[in-house]
Formats: sequence, C-alpha cells, structure tokens
Amino acid sequence: MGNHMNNIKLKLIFLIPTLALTILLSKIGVSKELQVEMLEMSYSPEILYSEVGDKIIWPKSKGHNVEFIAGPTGFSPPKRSKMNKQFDVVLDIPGVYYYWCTPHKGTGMIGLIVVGKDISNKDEISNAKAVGKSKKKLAGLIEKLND
Ligand SMILES: [Cu+2]
Repeated sequence: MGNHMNNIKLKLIFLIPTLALTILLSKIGVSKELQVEMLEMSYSPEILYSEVGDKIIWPKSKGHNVEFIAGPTGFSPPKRSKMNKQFDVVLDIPGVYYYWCTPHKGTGMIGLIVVGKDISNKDEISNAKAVGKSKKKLAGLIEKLND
C-alpha cells in the first residue's frame, strides 16, 4: 500500500518537470515565418522586421530573385537565389541586412531586413553598393530606420 503511493510520487516527481520543460521549450523554440512578396518592381515590405531565428520567405515571382549584399559583422551572404524560385533564409545575427533583385538592382528593387531591432550597423549598410535609382532608394530606407 505505502509502496504503491511511493511509486506514484516517484512518477510525478519525474513527470512534472518533464512536462514543464516540454512546454517551456515549445514556447522558446517557436520561430515565426515571415514573407516578403516580390511585386512588379519592388519588394513588399521593403523593410522587414524580424527576430533572430525567424524564417524569411520570398515566394516565387516571375523575373525576380534575392541577392544579399551586406549585413552585420559575421554574416556570410547566401548564394543568390535562382530566378522564378522561392527563396528562404534564417538570419541568426541581429542587425540590418541589405539585398537586391539581381536584374532590377538598378531600378530600386532592394530591401532591408532588421533582425532583433538592432540598427547599429545602419551606417555600414548606407555605404554599401547601390546602383542607379537604388542609391536614392537605399538612402530613403535607411532614413526610415531612424524613426
Ligand atoms: Cu526584380
């Protein structure tokens, strides 16, 4: 009789922390999926705010792609995406990231991603390469980060 109760207690001692840990991990581990649309000649949104570990998805769009140009220290840009294909990336370093559409980099089709609300590298980004109309566009987007 007493032995039976002890067995139940023993089971609870292990079960409760295991359950608590499972719930905790599932909350911490949830990373969001965010989308950036590739429209006629621009990304939407042009500035995406995400958290570390979020998956960012560019659904396929005819004639467009994603090519990362700059990001925070330690970031190594992924290979530019194929035209007309979905692309996704998980960014693990807080900071501002800058990318463009390879065929439309001169017509203002550029985008920024701010990971973890960190804009400390925005000056580096504003000095990154921009082509044609995208120079003004990049300056404008950087300006919006100041808000
Ligand atoms: Cu494009």
